[in-house]
Amino acid sequence: MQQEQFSIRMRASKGGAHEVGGKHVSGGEHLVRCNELETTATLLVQKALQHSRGQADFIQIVMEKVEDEQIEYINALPVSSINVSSVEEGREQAKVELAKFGVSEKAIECAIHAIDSLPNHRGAIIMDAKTGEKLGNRGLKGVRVSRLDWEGGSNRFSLAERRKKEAQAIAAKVAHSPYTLAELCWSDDPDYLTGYVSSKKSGYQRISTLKELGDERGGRVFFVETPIDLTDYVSFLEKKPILIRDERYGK
Ligand code: WAQ
Ligand code: MG
Repeated sequence: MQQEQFSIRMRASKGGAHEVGGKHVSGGEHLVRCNELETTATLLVQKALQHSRGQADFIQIVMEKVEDEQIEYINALPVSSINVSSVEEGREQAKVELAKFGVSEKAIECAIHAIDSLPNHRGAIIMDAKTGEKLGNRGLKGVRVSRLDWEGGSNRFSLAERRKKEAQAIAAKVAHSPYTLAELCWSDDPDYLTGYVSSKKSGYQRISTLKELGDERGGRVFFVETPIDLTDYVSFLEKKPILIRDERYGK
């Protein structure tokens, strides 16, 4: 018999928990078989304690069983890369790509400004792709995409591969919702400058430089077309268990 599947998610902060004003350090979400829970929890604790944003003093890990029949299997997005030689060029490329999916120039400006103006996001911002208005009013908490992983778990990926794989899994789940037009992301880790734009149409497009070295500002913006059933969208992002098919797995 197959082992039961569990959602396991971690959030870590410094200077107390997030809700009492602590600085967001790191988070992580996985969907693994029961026999992988312990290894996954260990890796998440390591992620929280050995982080370039600082050492966490608050770490929360939640594990919850997920019913097999609730899990939806989806394909990964095709990956491509754009190499740029400066932040300006990288952001210009991001604008060009996002405009192709119907995100207005104003919304793109609002998204970049929103990521740049706060150093402490722990979830994503949902934004109207036409007006640039932030939807949902969740402040720094944002919306955390959870209950997702690669089919077969992600413990088999090397540490070097892990960040990219996690980002590709999030992008695939986000793009799978019919509400999502496109996503823009770059890391809040001061030593990681590569980000991406993604959409169901164009796939996952890495952009080599979207911020300066040492900058702790980063985040995710999901552009949507209004009108939208926000409750339904947020519930999909947070709750719907999704496994990403990996053609290499099982071979
Ligand atoms: N759901 C929603 N927002 C999230 C999630 C999530 N599960 N995880 C992170 N975020 C938001 C949050 O605001 C973080 O501050 C921000 O995104 C950045 O998170 O080379 O490492 O984990 O192909 O620092 C992308 C490029 C790397 C990878 C992204 O993001 C590549 C990255 P980080
Ligand atoms: Mg980070």
